[in-house]
Amino acid sequence: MGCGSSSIQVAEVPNCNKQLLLGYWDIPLRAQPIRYLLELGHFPYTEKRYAQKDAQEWFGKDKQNLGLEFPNLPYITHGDYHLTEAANIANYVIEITCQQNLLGCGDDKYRIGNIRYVCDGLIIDVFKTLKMTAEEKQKLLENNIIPDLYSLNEALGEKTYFFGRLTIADVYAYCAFVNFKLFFPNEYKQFASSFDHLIINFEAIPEIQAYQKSDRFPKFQL
Ligand SMILES: N[C@@H](CCC(=O)N[C@@H](CS)C(=O)NCC(=O)O)C(=O)O
Repeated sequence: MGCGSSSIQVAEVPNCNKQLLLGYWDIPLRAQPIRYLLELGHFPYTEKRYAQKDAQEWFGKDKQNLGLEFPNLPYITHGDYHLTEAANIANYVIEITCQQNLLGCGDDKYRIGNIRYVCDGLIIDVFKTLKMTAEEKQKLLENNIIPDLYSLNEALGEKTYFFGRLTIADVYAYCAFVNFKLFFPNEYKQFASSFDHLIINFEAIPEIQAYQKSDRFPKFQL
């Protein structure tokens, strides 16, 4: 398989000189990979952060009033562009920031995609456990989360990044690993020797370091 050039050149991106607004909850969940992509790409953006404690601002107001075709969180507005679906938004951000290299090419592109989407699912599964009964939580951990983490552990091994250089797979894996580590510190220990490499290296990227020190960086309120 070859590596085709992007269908959108940055100069042709509609609304490329318009302000990009990202709307999402005030936590590092489904929109977090998008935030990292914007930061890595040095792309100016503003955010509308919805407080989980005041969900009415979204459900009672913006969800109906923003003119989104498929109203959901996250969304972005970029001039005339109104997009939802987190993966779709992430792909759009990759294009407008010219970071297509993160997607890989040839056969790697789809192997990178496998890890990206497995990790995307993990980000949500880990969060779902917070609202589950002990029994439901144990079931999701044993049947889904831990087996996926074992497979990721095997794929990553001693490497810093899954494919030897930063790709979109690592951005999603980072988000999944740090959330799992935060909410399941004991269960994380068995994966630490492998996953910590990726976490440390990702956090050492200058753009990520600066972002995580800034007040733009959202945290879970435990
Ligand atoms: N398929 C959508 C799912 C989005 C979704 O479930 N968003 C959750 C937060 S992660 C939400 O609270 N949506 C607000 C809503 O349902 O109105 C995507 O991938 O973006």
